[in-house]
Amino acid sequence: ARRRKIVAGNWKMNKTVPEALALVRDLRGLVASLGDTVEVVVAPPFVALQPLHVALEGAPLALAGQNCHWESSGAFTGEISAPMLAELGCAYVIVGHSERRQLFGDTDEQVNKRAKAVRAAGMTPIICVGETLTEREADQTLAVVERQVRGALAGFEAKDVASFVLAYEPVWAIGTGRNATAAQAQEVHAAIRGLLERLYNGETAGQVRIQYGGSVKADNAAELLSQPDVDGALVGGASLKAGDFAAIVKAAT
Ligand code: G2H
Repeated sequence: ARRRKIVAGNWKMNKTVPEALALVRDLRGLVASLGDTVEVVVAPPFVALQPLHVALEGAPLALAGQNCHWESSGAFTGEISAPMLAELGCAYVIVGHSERRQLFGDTDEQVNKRAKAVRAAGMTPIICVGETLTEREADQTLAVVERQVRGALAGFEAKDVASFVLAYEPVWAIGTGRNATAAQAQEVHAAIRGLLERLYNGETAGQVRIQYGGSVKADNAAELLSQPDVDGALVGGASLKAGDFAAIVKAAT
């Protein structure tokens, strides 16, 4: 395939700095032997970014922020900006994760503003989309995902979007142990790629990497990742143990 697979660990609000350092130390050894056929990313809590940036120097593990504000600086108590993350060596920033949307009120417009800030700071957004169980049961899956993708990408040109990573994470599959089947994932991934072709062009659509997220584990990763439009995984719970995460990375090779 033309697209290099990308597996990212979204640690969410887990791991103290010492725990984070221990996890990447183990992970580093486990992924070192896998070569560069798959790109490996970890998204720790903000406070662990600087120590991990130092610890990971020269390692084949990229860093990601889990969110960022859209302004570069200013009176936004409790927020972190994209330039701050870039300066700590982040290559990626997750935007629009369903937990941000559901628990912290992120809208499509805010996700778009965050993605623009990430791009402007020279990083790549990992833009998350996905339907709730109610929406799936009402046959709204593709409409919801299309609205979220269009919203997040508003104002971007093809040359920006080509390098972006999208993550399809059905909300009903997140942290529930209930993953989408490979066929369910492939259907939505193919629809997203079709939308990108309509919004931009075939070449751009063929370059965008689309991760699946939602209860990815070592024992379901290979099947999900074998689908033609599944270009990687965004892993939550199973990224918190080095052995489990390394097994998922291996399934992507
Ligand atoms: C979805 C995923 C990681 P989990 O949120 O982004 O989490 O793998 O625990 O379902």
